[in-house]
Amino acid sequence: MSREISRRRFLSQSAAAAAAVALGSKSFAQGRNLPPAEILLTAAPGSAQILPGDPTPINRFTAKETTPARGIVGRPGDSFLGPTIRVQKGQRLRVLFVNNLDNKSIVHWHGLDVPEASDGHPRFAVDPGETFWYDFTVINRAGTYWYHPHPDQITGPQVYSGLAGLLVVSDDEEASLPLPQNRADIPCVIQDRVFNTDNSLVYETGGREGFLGDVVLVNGKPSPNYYVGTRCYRLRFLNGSNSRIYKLAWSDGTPMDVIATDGGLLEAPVSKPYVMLAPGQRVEVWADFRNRQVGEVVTLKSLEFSGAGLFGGALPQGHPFDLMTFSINRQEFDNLSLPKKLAPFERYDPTKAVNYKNPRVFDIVPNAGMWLFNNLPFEMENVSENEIVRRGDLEIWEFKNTWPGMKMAHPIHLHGPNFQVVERTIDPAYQSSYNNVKDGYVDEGIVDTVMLMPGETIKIAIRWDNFAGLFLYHCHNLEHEDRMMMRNFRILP
Ligand SMILES: [Cu+2]
Repeated sequence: MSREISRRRFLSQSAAAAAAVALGSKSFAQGRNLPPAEILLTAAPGSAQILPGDPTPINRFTAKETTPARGIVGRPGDSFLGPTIRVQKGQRLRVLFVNNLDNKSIVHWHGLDVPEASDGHPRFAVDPGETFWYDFTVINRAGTYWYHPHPDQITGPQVYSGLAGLLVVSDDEEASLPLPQNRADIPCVIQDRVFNTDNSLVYETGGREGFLGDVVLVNGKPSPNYYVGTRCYRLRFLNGSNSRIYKLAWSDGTPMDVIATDGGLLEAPVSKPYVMLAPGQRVEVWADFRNRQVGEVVTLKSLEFSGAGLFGGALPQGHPFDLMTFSINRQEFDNLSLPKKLAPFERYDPTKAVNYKNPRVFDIVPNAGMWLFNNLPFEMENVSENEIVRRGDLEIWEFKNTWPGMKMAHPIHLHGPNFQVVERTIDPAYQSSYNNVKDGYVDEGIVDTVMLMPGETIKIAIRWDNFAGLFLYHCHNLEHEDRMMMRNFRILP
């Protein structure tokens, strides 16, 4: 490289870095100017009207704001879900969690990069009647995050019982884009359940593989219908299910215009024939109803797919069904159209990773009715030599789902900072089942959870910029997580 080119490159990078800093500090400034959001968050038994007839006994989060920060904006669909917490990037969030359940619990802020003491690690679980203080500044980009319990071995049943809520982060960069807002910004939390004849919930995992419900809820209601106008909508999907994977698509073949993933807006919208959404993942879709007729009904489906495991039951993994409908019932006008550019972010260069030539490997291994990382079970405090990283390092992690005879898909979730997907490879023996999901992966964005099909190996790039400490990586199939498919890693200061 000539000196001149290298100097020009340096200057342009510096300019870009300066612009990024300016943007960052501007959006931080807005959050900093707000008072801290102080929330009293209680988990307790309750009941909810889910099906016709008797109400369903559930557990639920309730929240009370103790400052006028206006961070709590109601429950999605007025359902059993926890209240949505809305914060600005840069804003301080102080939460007093009160455990009024009949078992130990702790809350994890899924997708947020927070100090270890606020991460909701199971070692911090508190007994019934006890409380836990969270105190952190929201440093994540604008996006759709969520919160849910994370106690050792009982995360699955607690989330299933109704304990989950959204945490929506906004920032100035997002606010500067012409995106649908307010009533045109709709959360869609997807969960599957089994009900007894008296409408109470059934939680039976039937062995190691996971839990599948035969009634699919969106915002706490089975196959709901939403009335919409002839305008554009921002649909924020969260897969809050324990084990079910969705293959989201419009029934009439309209492409899915994806604008965001777990960690916020993409650099530019991507158009997919369908979108795979595994447990824990979020995706935001731009829905354009401008050319629809009043009276038209648009159906969102989960399409058929195979090869991801979890056979049997009333609604096996990969069986097709209708999720929800949107009925156009009014003429409305907005001057929005899908932006060509959304929000840029630093794209990691894998060749700059400290272990580029020798990635850290996590092999998913079946063992005695469980799935383990590198054949190691969960240990509350321990890490292995392979699970120690340094703050500031960019690394490549390789997850392998290639054990002989592997038939199970796994959504892998990392606590701490979000990451980027670098590469996927598939064992040719699994190519046919891979072909019916691969066009629905949204690897263009920043994510905290990534799905691996059987036979698949994936490389991710991740950098720990902010907090040292003990954090988790685990399968977000909650029954796998509860059965030891979880490990710590340590970030050295
Ligand atoms: Cu798993």
